[in-house]
This record gives sequence, structure tokens and C-alpha cells, in this order.
Amino acid sequence: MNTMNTKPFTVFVEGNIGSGKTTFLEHFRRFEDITLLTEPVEEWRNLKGWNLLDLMYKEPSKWAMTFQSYVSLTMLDMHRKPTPTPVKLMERSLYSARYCFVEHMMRSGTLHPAEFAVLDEWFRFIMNQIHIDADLIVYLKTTPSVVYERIKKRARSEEQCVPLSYIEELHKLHEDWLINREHAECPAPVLVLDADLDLSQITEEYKKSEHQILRKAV
Ligand code: DCP
Repeated sequence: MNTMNTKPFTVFVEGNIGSGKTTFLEHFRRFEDITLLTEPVEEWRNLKGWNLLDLMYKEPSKWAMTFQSYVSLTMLDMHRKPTPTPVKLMERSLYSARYCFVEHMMRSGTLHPAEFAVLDEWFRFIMNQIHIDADLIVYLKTTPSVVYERIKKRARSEEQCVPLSYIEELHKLHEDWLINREHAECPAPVLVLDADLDLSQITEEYKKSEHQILRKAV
């Protein structure tokens, strides 16, 4: 067994909005020796009473920069959280924030080129100066129309205006990063799971990753 002194085996769970990242993390709650770090969406919805996620969706050109800079801070906090177990499972990472969301906001013109430049400099600075552990990426691969239906069904109030085209573009950016390897940084091997499956079948699919994740914990 790994000891508390060695660095944990660190797994990022990535995939489109509504791909089941939280459900995937919940699946691993039954195992000992794993630290689960779910995405701090609640912090994004309530920073000193301000719902940054809502502001970002309602007025993207005004709030995207503020929102993404706060996302970066909260993700960096997760990356740096001391972990007393041999395995650390994280929902998303600084990488998907940069290569999927910020990238989309830059290409669509939501971010002013100067705003993008500042976010990109922060990202580069962090990558150069701070060691970010990454041992495995679990990519919950989905079809955009499938997650679009899920997003509509779960009806998170901020996401009501999200169009299918946005989900399709985010899908393409995840594929470019994790499958087509279009960026320099893909920090770890990628395990691809079929996350289109519905809840009754998804447990079997999740189990396919147990061996790679849990062998580090036993
Ligand atoms: N978001 C964003 N920029 C980021 C990260 C997330 O704009 N860098 C937004 C997209 C969603 C919300 O935050 O509206 C949460 O997105 P996630 O895909 O990270 O989390 P979900 O809760 O949708 O994940 P899942 O349904 O897979 O559990």
C-alpha cells in the first residue's frame, strides 16, 4: 500500500457538461483510500452572495473573464489540496478550463483578446511554476445530443439558455484535447469510457476503470 508520504495517484475526470462526472465520482465513494474532490460549482454559484455562473451565462461578454479567473483559482486550490489517501479523484482540472471553456470563449469572441491573453498568461505561469500531479485522465465520452437532453432534464437554472451548438463545440474541444492531442499538454494517459449509457447500464462501464484506479489503493 502507498503511504501517506508518497504523492497520491491523481485522476482527473473529464467530459462534456452533463456527461456524468459527479455520478462517476459518487461510484467511487464506496471504496476506502480514495479522496474525492467534486467540482466547486456551489462556490461559483455563491461568491459572497454573487452567482458568477449565472452572471456568466446571462451576460457572457461582461462576466466570462471574471468567471473563468475564479474557476482557475478554485481548480488550483483543488490541485494543491493535501490528500491523505493513496488515490485522489478530481472532477475536471485547470487543463479543461483552459483547453475547452476558455478556448471556446476566445474563439467565439466572448473573451476580448486582451482578456484571453491575461487568462492564458496565468495558465502558463501556473504550469511553469507549480507542479500539478496527473497520473490518469478518465474521459467520459458522450454524444452532444444525449448530454443536451440530460442538461434540459436536470434543469440547472443557469443552464436553461445553453444551446445544442455550445454543447457540440465543447464536445469537439474535449476531443481535440484528449483524443486528437492538439495541445502540448495532455498531462496523463487517457482512459475513454462510453458515458452515453443510461444510469441502469453505466455502473458496468464505470467498473472498467476500477482496476486502473484502485490498484493504486491496494
Ligand atoms: N463551466 C464553465 N467553465 C469551466 C467549467 C465549467 O463555464 N471552466 C460551466 C459549465 C456548466 C457548469 O460550469 O454550466 C458545470 O459544468 P461541468 O461540466 O464542469 O459540471 P457538470 O455538473 O455539468 O458535470 P456532470 O453533469 O458531468 O456531473
